[in-house]
Amino acid sequence: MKTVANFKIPYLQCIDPQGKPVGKLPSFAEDSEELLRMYRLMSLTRVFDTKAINLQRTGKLGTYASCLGHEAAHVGMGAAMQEDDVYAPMYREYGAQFWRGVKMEEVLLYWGGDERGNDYAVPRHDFAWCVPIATQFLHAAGAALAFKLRGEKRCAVTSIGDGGTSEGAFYEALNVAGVTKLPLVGVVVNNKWAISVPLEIQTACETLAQKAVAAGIPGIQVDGNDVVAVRHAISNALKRARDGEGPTLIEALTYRLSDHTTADDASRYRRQDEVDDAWKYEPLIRMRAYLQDIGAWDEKKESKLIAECQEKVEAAVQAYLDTPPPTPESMFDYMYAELPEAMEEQRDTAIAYFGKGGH
Ligand SMILES: Cc1ncc(C[n+]2csc(CCOP(=O)(O)OP(=O)(O)O)c2C)c(N)n1
Ligand SMILES: [Mg+2]
Repeated sequence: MKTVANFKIPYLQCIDPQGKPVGKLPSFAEDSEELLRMYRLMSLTRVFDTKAINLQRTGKLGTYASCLGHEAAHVGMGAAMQEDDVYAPMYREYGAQFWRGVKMEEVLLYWGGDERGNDYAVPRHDFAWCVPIATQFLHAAGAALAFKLRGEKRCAVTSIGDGGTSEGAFYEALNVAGVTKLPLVGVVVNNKWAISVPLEIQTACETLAQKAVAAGIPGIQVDGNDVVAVRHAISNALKRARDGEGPTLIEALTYRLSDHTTADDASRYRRQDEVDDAWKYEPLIRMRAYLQDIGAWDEKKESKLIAECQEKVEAAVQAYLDTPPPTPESMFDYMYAELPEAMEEQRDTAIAYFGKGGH
């Protein structure tokens, strides 16, 4: 038998877990201001995350999907994109969305059960959060197809979890993107768990990046706790896509340090020593170490940053808590272009019961 095809999956790391550079860093990383911008947002995202969990625990948020440990994967993704690119997220990539302009209070509104949070003011052209696993890949492929047909130099970026890559929608989107060379970048945020399902029983693949091979597109694995590597790999993939060379699949290796959501208790199915070990590789430690080594960071700057982050988060929480709830009749107003007759009666009944705009 002869070999008819051969495949390789490259792996990229730019800054190791101790904060030491691995070879020459990409050019954007030569600008310490740019690194600080990413580090500050990663820190803000973490402070936000802790606060959101506390809000849920004190009954002020419905449920919440934590992003603890994913900060580099998410911020790196947001930082690599151009403003007019389109992002189709799943449900925990706040770091990417904050970079793109989504407000913290919008995230809180959404998880507080208010769909107006899902209608972010900026960026208007990004997709809403997508809880049906993997469907966001199809939405992104659709957006990428539109860009291609219109001849626009824009790309669609979408993200998915390790569990999501077992879904049909993921393969369908990759397949069409590959065969029609769509300007699409798919990011698999492999945090090793899909609720209580560990990676080793999710797939027999050695890497999730190699799922690109079946679609005829490049697949790359990166250290997803290394914000420089994530941004670099996605920037390169976006350049390829913008130049008409088609899609790329990037697997970012990270770890879900939190429960799946606040409705979950991971201690029932996950060993604590695994979590303790993963903390050694979390993304903020290495960035801080690197920034300290190049003289761009110290303890004083760190405490000032944390105080600033807490202030910003508190302001967002206040804005969220001060937002009046949606009116009862609004549940009728956004479902149909024209309200069916039967619903009109129900809407009138709701208004009569609660009073217009009442609660
Ligand atoms: C189509 C579909 N099936 C099942 C679910 C229930 N569900 C919500 S999150 C989740 C696990 C997703 O795991 P992964 O893709 O690894 O993403 P992570 O939450 O780890 O970031 C499942 C099965 C869903 N939301 N949609
Ligand atoms: Mg997962």
